[in-house]
Amino acid sequence: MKIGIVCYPTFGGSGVVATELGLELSKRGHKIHFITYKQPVRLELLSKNVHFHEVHVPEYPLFHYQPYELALSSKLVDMVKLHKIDLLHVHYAIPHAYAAYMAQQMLKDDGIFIPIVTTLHGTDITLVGSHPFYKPAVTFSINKSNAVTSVSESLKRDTLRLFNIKNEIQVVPNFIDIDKHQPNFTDCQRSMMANEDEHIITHISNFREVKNIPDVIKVFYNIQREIPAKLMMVGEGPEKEPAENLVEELGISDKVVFFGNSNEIDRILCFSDLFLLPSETESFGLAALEAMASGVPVISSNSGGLPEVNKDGFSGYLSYVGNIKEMTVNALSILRDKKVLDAFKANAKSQSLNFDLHAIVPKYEVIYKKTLSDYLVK
Ligand code: GMT
Repeated sequence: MKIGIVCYPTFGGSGVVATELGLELSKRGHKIHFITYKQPVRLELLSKNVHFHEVHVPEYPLFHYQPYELALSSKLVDMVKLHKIDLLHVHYAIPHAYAAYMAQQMLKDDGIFIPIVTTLHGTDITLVGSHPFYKPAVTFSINKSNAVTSVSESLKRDTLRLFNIKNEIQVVPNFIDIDKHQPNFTDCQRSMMANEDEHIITHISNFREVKNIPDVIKVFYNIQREIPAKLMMVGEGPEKEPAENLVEELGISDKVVFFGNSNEIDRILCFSDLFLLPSETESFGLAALEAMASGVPVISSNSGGLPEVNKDGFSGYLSYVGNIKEMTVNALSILRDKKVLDAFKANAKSQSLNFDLHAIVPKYEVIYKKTLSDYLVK
């Protein structure tokens, strides 16, 4: 099958999932065309089955806002025609589903029929999409998609609650390439980051408000008062500077490392003992799954889809958003006893196996085949 994938190319779960999906589909013999404004961050190598087409938006002074949707839908029309793409899979409803629908209609005029699969990722529904400014367009795009998937049961429920959806929503959870998280590289350089007696605690995100970054730091602050520990903060975003200030205010700068964005999170996770994700809302929590795949237990909030990923008392612990005290107690209960820590590490790894890409990517293939045949019959 020739599949066009539209996603955000930046560091963020939806772009990562879209990229990993495209790469795996290419290994399974499909021809994948990524169509976006920049080469996706996890797309390092192009090959005979993996292509990247950049969407250019020419700056024109008349426009206060440059019309990306228009440029994207035109590019989709051109690429579908040029590469004879069979199906478009768009990740994140805004504005991708909307642009894909416009492309579909333009192509129809030329006698070309192409179905659209839309995957909802979270903030496109819970934070941005449901805003009255966007809601009618998002509802329309979801209802006009030929198939709709969401990354968790929780996100499906939120979508049905917030929008007037007439389409069926199929849940296809996010997945992980277990092989990429095998500690098979020799350079797991724990000793460079911490002393032997120090536990390493990690947080990875795009440092947006929704991630509750101050809670990460407060939980860590409490932990390091009890046991020797270091905190690795990985990612970039608007909450990073306030986080650096808070760390300084609390007098723990020597115990916290800010990494910035990284394409090698497996190398950071390989020496981590615990992962913190106290988010306000999280449709799935791909970062938590990546941690678990590296054998790192997770202390998270219980919001959104996190309970579908992190199993309370098994792969880590779940607490209500903002319950810093409980998160601290739970973290210490794991870290204080080596036997308990080892058991949680093994459990985290085994829980992550439920999201093995070899089991989940075929679910998308089934959806593609059905969507294509249903659409062409119509
Ligand atoms: O978490 C973010 O702010 C980024 C966002 C995105 O769209 O890339 O992540 C969302 O999609 C991920 C992949 O499906 C999920 O793992 C994240 O939980 C979800 N984020 C939120 O719901 C806040």
